[in-house]
Amino acid sequence: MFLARFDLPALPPLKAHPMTDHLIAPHGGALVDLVVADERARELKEASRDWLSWTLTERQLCDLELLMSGGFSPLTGFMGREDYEGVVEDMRLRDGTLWPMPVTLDVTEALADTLAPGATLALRDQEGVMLAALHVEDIWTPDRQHEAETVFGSDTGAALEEHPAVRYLLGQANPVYVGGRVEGLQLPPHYDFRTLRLTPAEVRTSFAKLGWQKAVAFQTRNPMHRAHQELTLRATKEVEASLLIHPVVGMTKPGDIDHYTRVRCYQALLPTYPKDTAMLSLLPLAMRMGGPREAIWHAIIRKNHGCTHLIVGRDHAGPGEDSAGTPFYGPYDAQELLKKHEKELGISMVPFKLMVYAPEHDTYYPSDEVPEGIETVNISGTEQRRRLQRGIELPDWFTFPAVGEELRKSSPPRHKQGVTIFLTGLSGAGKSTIANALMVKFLELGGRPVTLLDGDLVRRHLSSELGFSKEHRDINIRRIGFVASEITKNGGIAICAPIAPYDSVRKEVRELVEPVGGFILVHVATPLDVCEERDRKGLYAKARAGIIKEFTGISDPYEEPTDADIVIDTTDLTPEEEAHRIVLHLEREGYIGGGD
Ligand code: PPS
Repeated sequence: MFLARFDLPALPPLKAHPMTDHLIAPHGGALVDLVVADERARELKEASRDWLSWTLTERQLCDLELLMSGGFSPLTGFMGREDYEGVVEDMRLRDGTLWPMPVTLDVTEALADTLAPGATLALRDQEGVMLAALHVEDIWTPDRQHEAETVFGSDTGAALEEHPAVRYLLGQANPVYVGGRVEGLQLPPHYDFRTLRLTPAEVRTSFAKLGWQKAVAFQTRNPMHRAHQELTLRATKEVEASLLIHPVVGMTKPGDIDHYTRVRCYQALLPTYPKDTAMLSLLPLAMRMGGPREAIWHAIIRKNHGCTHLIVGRDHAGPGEDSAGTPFYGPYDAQELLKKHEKELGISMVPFKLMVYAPEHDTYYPSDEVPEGIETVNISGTEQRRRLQRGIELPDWFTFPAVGEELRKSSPPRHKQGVTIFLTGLSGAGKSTIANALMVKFLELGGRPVTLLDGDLVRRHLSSELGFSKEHRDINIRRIGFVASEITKNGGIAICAPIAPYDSVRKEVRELVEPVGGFILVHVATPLDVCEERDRKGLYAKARAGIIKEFTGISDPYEEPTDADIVIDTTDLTPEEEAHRIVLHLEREGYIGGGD
């Protein structure tokens, strides 16, 4: 068992940012400041030689940053068990303070087994830099299923297991939680948009300098268009406050537009507001997409940043719908829950309905204020993505030209995007032949670089140490997926041709690639008897004789894809015809053609 070194000087008393402003008080009364003075940082660093370390995940890094800066005031570290249980059950910390969302440090069992209360854990970023020390108070194995149901569940009947936070919690999160006070050495470093990354104390200082007493915060994880500008202007007028555009740049919903593009869009939008009435600052929050509970969390975080009001729209911080089209939360659930706690929180909600455009009046209206008999139009998020992918203009009534321009720059139409063509099928099904024919066709067409990641080729160069167990096959496919996603991200064409017999890892690859470009799954469905009959490499004979073990189709499984974009049976087609079918599909989907 590992215990803390006892020559570490005792924990210093908690610090708070001095309150020089006359703005709204932070949640719990004081703006927590977990970043220690230089001398203490040196002490901690020296002592850390004997501590165990934990490399923070992306989400934990975001949480740590807001803990350290006071964005999560009054929290002083990752939650201990009592706080956690109070938050899950009743949205309350053990001292009764309202807090809706668990902020916990999940670690592996292997690490937890070597820790005990009283130990100190070095929290490090991906590069190994120690950002903070965690003074371990509690170590426990939570009931994550219960957490998922209680924190993220609702009564809409949506499939909870499809909720992004639940998928994270039950799929990726580590099984043991470690809670305790944090002493921060340095905030996680960022190299992008540094002047826009203001801590709660810095936002408060800016408000004080600008003479803003009242500020309304606008939370967003999407680009802002005319409807949002109209909505924020209305909100500021309604409550006679200035505006803090406070977009989340930590983690949002998988598949969202990247924050670099979004921040450029916000910067392009900012000059459309009257001078000195709007400010932009970036929030390094890892959203959970927790709808109503998350709305309360957002309100607390904005209160800590000195905001007196928060705009809450339709389906605030909700993840949308499950695969059957059932919404995870009701459209105004978040508004209702926040309303209940508004008084206690002290920050006021500015509720808004969906904004819609009335062409006849050339005006935006909240959906419940549209004059009788007036037609309205709207462009959904899906339609927006479709237009950008196809290179179709976003109309001027919908967005400001400068914003549209930024979006177009980072979302080139499909024929200029990268794409992965992932062929899967039995050994001898004809994957390599089709892949080679396809590569030559792409080279003939020109325009994008082409890379072939054939099964045998990859096994020689990338995965030479791997065998054919399920574990090794999955590693192999993940490697192929990683390389393909990098190629796709940079605008190239990746043609992959492994057996890839397992469905779940194929899906993983799709999830990795789709956010950065196209992904086409081709099932080369030549039947086993045809493959065996051909037996080009003589492997089936060996497999039947038991000389090769774990041979796909003979002594190892092949899970047929149910999500293939194209299915090809090579029994009756020539490689030329097969490759052409794929090309036709790519043309239809817009990945080929479309002029320059
Ligand atoms: S996997 O499952 O996707 O990781 O397989 P892959 O990397 O595509 O490698 C398959 C090629 O390796 C040869 N080979 C075997 N295949 C399946 N099972 C076993 N046990 C095995 N041992 C060797 C085989 O030639 C495969 O090549 P292809 O091109 O598919 O015929």
